[in-house]
Amino acid sequence: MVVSIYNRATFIKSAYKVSQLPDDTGYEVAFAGRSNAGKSSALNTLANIKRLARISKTPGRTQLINLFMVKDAEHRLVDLPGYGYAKVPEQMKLDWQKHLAHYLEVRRSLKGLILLMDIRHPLMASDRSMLQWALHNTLKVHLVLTKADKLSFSQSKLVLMKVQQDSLFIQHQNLLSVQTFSSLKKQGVSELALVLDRWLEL
Ligand SMILES: Nc1nc2c(ncn2[C@@H]2O[C@H](COP(=O)(O)OP(=O)(O)OP(=O)(O)O)[C@@H](O)[C@H]2O)c(=O)[nH]1
Ligand SMILES: [Mg+2]
Repeated sequence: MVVSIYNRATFIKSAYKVSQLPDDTGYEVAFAGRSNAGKSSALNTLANIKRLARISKTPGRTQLINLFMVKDAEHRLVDLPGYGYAKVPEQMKLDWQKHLAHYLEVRRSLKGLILLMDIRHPLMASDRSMLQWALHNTLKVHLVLTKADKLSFSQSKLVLMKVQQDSLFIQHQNLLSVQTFSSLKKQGVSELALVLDRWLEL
């Protein structure tokens, strides 16, 4: 078990849109990614709590912006709803994209994005658009290849290298980093915590 400040993370509130968020002061890091990528699981693993963030049995479960505080209310982690889930009604998807884009655009306390992707399906079209958008706004992005337990060690390494060799990654090395992660095996937790420490200035 990794003992860290994240073990004491607590839930602040859920918000549907930007106007419902806490004051835009301090430091915030958001967990984004396709639906079912393992965002909530990663947060739970980091916090070492089973049900800090809700884990979906069905994709598309997290439909609110869930905020957690680390150390104090000025240091927050954010669990964002997943994008790219086909079964969500079209109108809801559009509403969501609007709120999500709005959040990413106006949130000044947002210091970086943790972009989670299933290691078996990295850098899909929707991830790339998210990434392009973040880079366009010079937002730092740490890519987390989740569910690494689904692949062998050497297969995981290969995917990691492929991502590092992607032209997008090469062109924006100053803003991008990547790691493998497994909530199941609790692998990559301290590596992720180090990135968060830096961005949240903890
Ligand atoms: N094998 C394995 N399964 C995982 C891992 N992380 C998450 N899962 C499973 O993947 C599914 C989705 O996990 P969530 O953490 O709910 O994913 P999410 O990105 O929060 O999904 P949404 O809230 O729908 O956007 C769940 O069934 C998890 O148990 C992992 O590291 N290894
Ligand atoms: Mg979730």
